[in-house]
Amino acid sequence: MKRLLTIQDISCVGQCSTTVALPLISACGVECAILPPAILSNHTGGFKTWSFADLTGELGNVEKKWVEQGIKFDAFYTGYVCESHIDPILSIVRTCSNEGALRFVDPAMADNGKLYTGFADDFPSKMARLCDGADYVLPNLTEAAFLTNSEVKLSGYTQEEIESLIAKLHRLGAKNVILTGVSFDSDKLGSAISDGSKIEYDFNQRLARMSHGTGDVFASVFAGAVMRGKTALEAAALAADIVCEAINATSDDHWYGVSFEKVMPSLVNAIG
Ligand code: PXL
Repeated sequence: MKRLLTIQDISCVGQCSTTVALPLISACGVECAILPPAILSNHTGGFKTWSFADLTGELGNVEKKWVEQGIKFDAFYTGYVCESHIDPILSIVRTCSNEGALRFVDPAMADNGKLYTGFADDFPSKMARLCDGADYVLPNLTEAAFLTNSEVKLSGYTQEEIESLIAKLHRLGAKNVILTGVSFDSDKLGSAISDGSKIEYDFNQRLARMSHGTGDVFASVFAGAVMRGKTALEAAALAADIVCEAINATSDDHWYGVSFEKVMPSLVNAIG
């Protein structure tokens, strides 16, 4: 069994980041180790208030113990992180990689044209350092625009604009780009998957509602599926199907995340 380390916050309540990644990656049949660089009472996307305990100072201690014991990983998947976490993360990747270890980067920092609360305007340039050399980078359109200093548009991207954003993301050093939130047709929503030489598209029927935490569900299933041997296109298509199924399984009054728990059997079946 492959072992993946996910490095992203624990939002104790809110169905995002580590509390989504751990169950979904485990359901894919991949051992999932975690390293939370911060612990929040709940996420920052719609709750009125939150506590935030920063664990930057602990990251080096954890790394030291892993190095002492020869603990290494087949993959790293980073999500929501802060500026102070970036150097310690890059150090852990350097010292704790098995040969050929893969790096998945979900630059979780923005959506709907805006940076998440708490991130400074220059944070995207820090996140870009994590994207450099990553095997798979999975931004939404807003994150892609911030990462590449491009115009931030809420909708109306042409195929040419999408492909130009992707080219700029490769120039940051991303080997494969999975750009989410792509739409050329009002009733379809999907992703563009690029390996640097060809761009493929995957679309689903657009759903009436959007939900918090869907980017984390997408990235977690994508990483788990790639680790189980799926191609990037197959993994993106499966991740999108699971996100749609999870949104449909979520009751209208459940506003802070998606009920991905209800679709775990589908994921297990699809991964085989
Ligand atoms: O889902 C991304 C995410 C992760 N972690 C925290 C967040 C968010 C988005 O708002 O606030 C703490």
